[in-house]
Amino acid sequence: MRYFILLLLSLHLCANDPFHIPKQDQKNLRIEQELDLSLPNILIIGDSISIGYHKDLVTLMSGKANIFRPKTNCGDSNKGLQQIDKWLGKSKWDIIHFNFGLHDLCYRHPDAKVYGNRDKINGTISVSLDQYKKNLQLIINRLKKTNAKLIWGSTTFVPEAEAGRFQKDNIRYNVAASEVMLENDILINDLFTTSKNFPEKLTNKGDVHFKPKGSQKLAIQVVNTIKTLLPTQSNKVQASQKKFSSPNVILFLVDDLGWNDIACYGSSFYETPNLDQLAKDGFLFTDAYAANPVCSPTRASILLGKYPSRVGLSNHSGSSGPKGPSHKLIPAKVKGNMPLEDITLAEALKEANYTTAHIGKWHLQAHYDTSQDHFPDKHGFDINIAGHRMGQPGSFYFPYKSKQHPSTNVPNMSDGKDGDYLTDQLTNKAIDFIKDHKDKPFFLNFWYYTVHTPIIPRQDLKKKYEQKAKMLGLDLKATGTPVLKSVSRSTQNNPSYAAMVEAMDENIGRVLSTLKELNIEDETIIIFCSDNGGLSTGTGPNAPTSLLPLKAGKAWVYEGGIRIPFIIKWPGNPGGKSLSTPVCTTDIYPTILNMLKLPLKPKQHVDGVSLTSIMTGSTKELKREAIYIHYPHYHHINSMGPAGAIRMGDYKLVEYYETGEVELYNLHEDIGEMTNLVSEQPERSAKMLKKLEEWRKESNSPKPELNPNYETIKDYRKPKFL
Ligand SMILES: [Ca+2]
Repeated sequence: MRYFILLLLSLHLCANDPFHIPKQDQKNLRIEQELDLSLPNILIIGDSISIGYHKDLVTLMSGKANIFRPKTNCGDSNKGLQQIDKWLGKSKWDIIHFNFGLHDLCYRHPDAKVYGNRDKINGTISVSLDQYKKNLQLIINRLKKTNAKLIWGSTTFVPEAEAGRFQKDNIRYNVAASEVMLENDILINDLFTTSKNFPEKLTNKGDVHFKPKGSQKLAIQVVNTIKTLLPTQSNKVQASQKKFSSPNVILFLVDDLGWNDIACYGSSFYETPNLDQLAKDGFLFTDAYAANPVCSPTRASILLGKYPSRVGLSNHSGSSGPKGPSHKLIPAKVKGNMPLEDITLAEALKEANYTTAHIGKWHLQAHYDTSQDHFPDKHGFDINIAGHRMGQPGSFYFPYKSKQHPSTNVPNMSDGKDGDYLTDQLTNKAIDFIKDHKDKPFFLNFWYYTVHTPIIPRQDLKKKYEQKAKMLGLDLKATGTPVLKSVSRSTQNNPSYAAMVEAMDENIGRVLSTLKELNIEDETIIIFCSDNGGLSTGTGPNAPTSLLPLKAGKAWVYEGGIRIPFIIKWPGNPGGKSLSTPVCTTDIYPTILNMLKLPLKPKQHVDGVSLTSIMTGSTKELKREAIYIHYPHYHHINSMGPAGAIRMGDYKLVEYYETGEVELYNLHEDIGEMTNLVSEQPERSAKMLKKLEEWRKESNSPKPELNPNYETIKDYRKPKFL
């Protein structure tokens, strides 16, 4: 753990360079992998022996360390001494593995630099043994200044009289080097003995690169030696660090929870002490976005690490939504199922030997598809409890059915009794899963059905909020604020909804307490978010929650529809920070891989950006220009129609697809999207609109089209909203 904290401290010191490898230094280095900020940086200095095993080393250390080596062959120790400053640069190295000798001990023709035969051409040894020892000491002195952990690799076994080298010199030089290393307390990696014992077929005669199988064996040995230096503490701490290298992950998703529906995001009516504590222990993202203003698409963005419209999932349930002569546009065609060929987050974690469980609402299979072909178990989950094609329960009370909606029954939850409340019972299942899997790394994808409709509170909590409203002098009557031709609820004063929010918080607290009881709290990463904005708009003020000062709510591309609460607790990292960098649900996938030190899958999570660098503080901003929202559909709780949005820095542009009309807001100054800046800032507006259009094309997002049968007089907004 201390090592990890040291690593983070050093990250802070190199705030301008996320990988602690300045660009100037990178010019001199060979880098053959995607660098990962959260991993240690390891420099391999060496001659052709290390060139031979370098590639295998990169593969073997993937997800465990970033591997670098100088671009050139490091040659003999004379050259090493000349070049060492250049290779080390100003970079921060965690471990340096180095070797010299192969070129020192070979004989050269006295008049030429080519290898010579010692006896026939009177060749002389490249670097005398005395000089070799002196050079090594000077190189070590320089290496020690880096504070990196050092490993010396001895020279591999050389075939007699090949390439101007002789076995006796080979041994003499290795023995001398070992003495120097022992004096300096440097770990020795004995490549000589290993290579000497290689069968003949693993070596090319006359060549010490030992390609390719010999090189692979050497690479494995180097990796094993490096691994011994990764943890540095006592055995006890080493054991816990080992466990920590594969922490568990719990991803809580709450359905339709609004941005300020929890106390640490500003609610003064709903009580959420457990989430408030989670935010204190972790990172609270103020400007987090659902990738879509409705349910299923955002869920897909979490599991795929990409914008859902890339795979045709721009609306929920596999439905294009309302259409017909009362709608000016024909909404975009949608797909209802998540493609099986994508590698979901669960599949990525299964590859890393995680046990994966999905508990709760799934909603990633089209409503019209009555098969089980796209259930959680088809997308990488070992266990599925309660997940199916439908997006809400018939009731929150056992048996979770309703006469009106018989198809919304919750599956695999038949072992209850009267009075059981769904949020409590799903949590019981989650706690059982955690207890059963506490000794091995697990991924629990816990997607609550609450606080989506039907608004059915737990009765004990409903009474509490009725009394609380009374005490506060809050009128329980809903009042509204107009937004276009819809109405947003003005006040958070609904006891039933408040009770659902608190029941959710209480149950998340039960899960967190279980982790504490099992002593795995420090080995479990927690992510908490919602799948879209809160349900705050409708034809009247009766939506269950209010998100003011945010504009509108679920199903809108205004902030109320897409801005969500988002908290990450990353054990080992001092939390309690509030981060205002705009982030998106697409980012969860690479962030989890990064936190777990697993290799990234950049071809899969194409729109995700790992958030680890802003959490550790090594960078303030992410390498991302914009976040895009695309909702080419109508929705009965939305009177703006199909629309899109783009967020860049403090600014957000909204585009109405029916009219092409755009609006520009500075969210830093105007979180409620009240002052349209389009006419004040036409250049910025044009630039952002162009980017949004380009992104729609690049992502092949489905488009709405003009409806030739549209009749203004029948416009869907008129009869209902005027
Ligand atoms: Ca939802």
